Amino acid sequence: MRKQIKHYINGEWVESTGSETIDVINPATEEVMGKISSGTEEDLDKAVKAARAAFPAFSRSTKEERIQWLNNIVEGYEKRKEEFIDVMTDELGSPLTVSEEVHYPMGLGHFKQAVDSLAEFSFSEDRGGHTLLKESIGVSGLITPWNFPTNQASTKIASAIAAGSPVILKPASKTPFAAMMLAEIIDEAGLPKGAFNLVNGSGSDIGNGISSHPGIDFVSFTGSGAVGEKIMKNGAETIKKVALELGGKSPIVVLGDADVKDAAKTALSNMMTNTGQVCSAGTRVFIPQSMKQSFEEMILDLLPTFPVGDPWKEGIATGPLVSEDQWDTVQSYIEKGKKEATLLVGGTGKPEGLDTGYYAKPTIFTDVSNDSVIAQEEIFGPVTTIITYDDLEDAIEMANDNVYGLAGYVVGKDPETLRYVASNIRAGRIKVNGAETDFNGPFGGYKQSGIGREWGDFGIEEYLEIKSVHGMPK
Ligand code: TAP
Repeated sequence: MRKQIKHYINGEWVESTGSETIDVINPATEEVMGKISSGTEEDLDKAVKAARAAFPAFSRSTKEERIQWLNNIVEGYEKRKEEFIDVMTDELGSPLTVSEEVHYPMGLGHFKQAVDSLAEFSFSEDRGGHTLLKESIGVSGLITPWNFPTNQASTKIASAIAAGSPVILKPASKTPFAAMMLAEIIDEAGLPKGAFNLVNGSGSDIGNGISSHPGIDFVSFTGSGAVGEKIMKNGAETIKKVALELGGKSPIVVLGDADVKDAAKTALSNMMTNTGQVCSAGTRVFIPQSMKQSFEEMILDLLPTFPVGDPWKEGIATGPLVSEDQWDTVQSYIEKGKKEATLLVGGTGKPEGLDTGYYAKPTIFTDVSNDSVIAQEEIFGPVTTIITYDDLEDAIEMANDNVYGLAGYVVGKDPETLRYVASNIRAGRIKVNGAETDFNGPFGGYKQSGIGREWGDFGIEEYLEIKSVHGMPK
């Protein structure tokens, strides 16, 4: 049992001013695996005070100092690889291989990228009639979700450090321990006191407190649209800048010349990775009508290559969902789907032999209409939808006919058609034929997928204000 009931404020681990705690549940066993403190308004106030006190010096720190701190974090992070893998497997239920090959490197990648981006970054520019200065935005509040415990916190923290913005991090209370490891690593990285603070607690207390706090200048939030809306409303009262990363229902457009196996692999990895709890997952698969039968056969053939089960067991690709609530949500979408479309495989209930743990059956719907609920709403589970098209323009129109616009995927051969589809999907990130992820590529959404961009140099920009100085002496 992990019991980590302190907050990290002003460079040290401190007791909470309250006595309430929050249980953290292991989703594979349904047992309490740890406890954290349920932070109070007073705890948050202390953290904001520390961050504001750190601001003058931290915002004026040099590029070299920030690069050194980021490099120290990289070093500390790498030393604790095994622990990160264990923590995420425990708190998120992420299979060992996914913790090692996806979660661990993603968190690390943002710190490494911040070093590279910062080395190239220009905080001042002579623009002829004026000099442009980019200065730290002030104190930032970071609110992160449970689905990528290291990635979500790391991209925000790395960019904020690169920009010289002191932060208060509130990690998701379902998966707080990887973020607390990050705090331990940052503690040893030599940052000035108060530049990094972590306050644990519920969204309704600490998250809500961050978005309405007059001492916080910028809120960077990743999570659900419903909470994003509350954060914008709260932020409006003190005219805070707000960046939101809110998820999606991303399309995979399979071209007529695509290899059917490549297309099925892309669809399955989007559906199954992290048990489908990925904001950028492609879960509307648009295939030519003529490919329907071969695609369905192929996806069913390949589904067993993603075995579901105990995340601690070798060879498991997909673990449980994060919580009972998430399991219930996924079940209710599958129930809806059964009324709206044809169930190709899966369904409600737990997979055979997995009665304990929040396991869901990998579920594929076909004959799906793009305007059905299962094709329009984010399910956040191992569920995908197959939608056929006759004409590529129709496919693009359907791909864009959704309130979200976070990501998109194209599978096929003809370069001109691939470019055409990639350019015409209205989303912030497109992957062509399963391309590798570039950590310098901006990440964020069009439409209701959010506001702003994270990752790399665009991520750093979020934590900066722009100043134009006219008549700056040369
Ligand atoms: P949210 O409720 O949005 O939680 C995300 C973060 O916001 C957590 O740290 C949460 O704290 C905090 N929060 C909750 N209420 C808040 C409030 N009123 N003010 C400020 N912060 C608040 O997401 P969830 O309940 O975990 O998941 C629900 C759905 O959101 C999922 O089914 C999925 O569709 C979507 N989701 C999307 C993403 C991404 S990456 N876009 C990630 C996770 C979930 P606590 O959880 O500690 O209370």
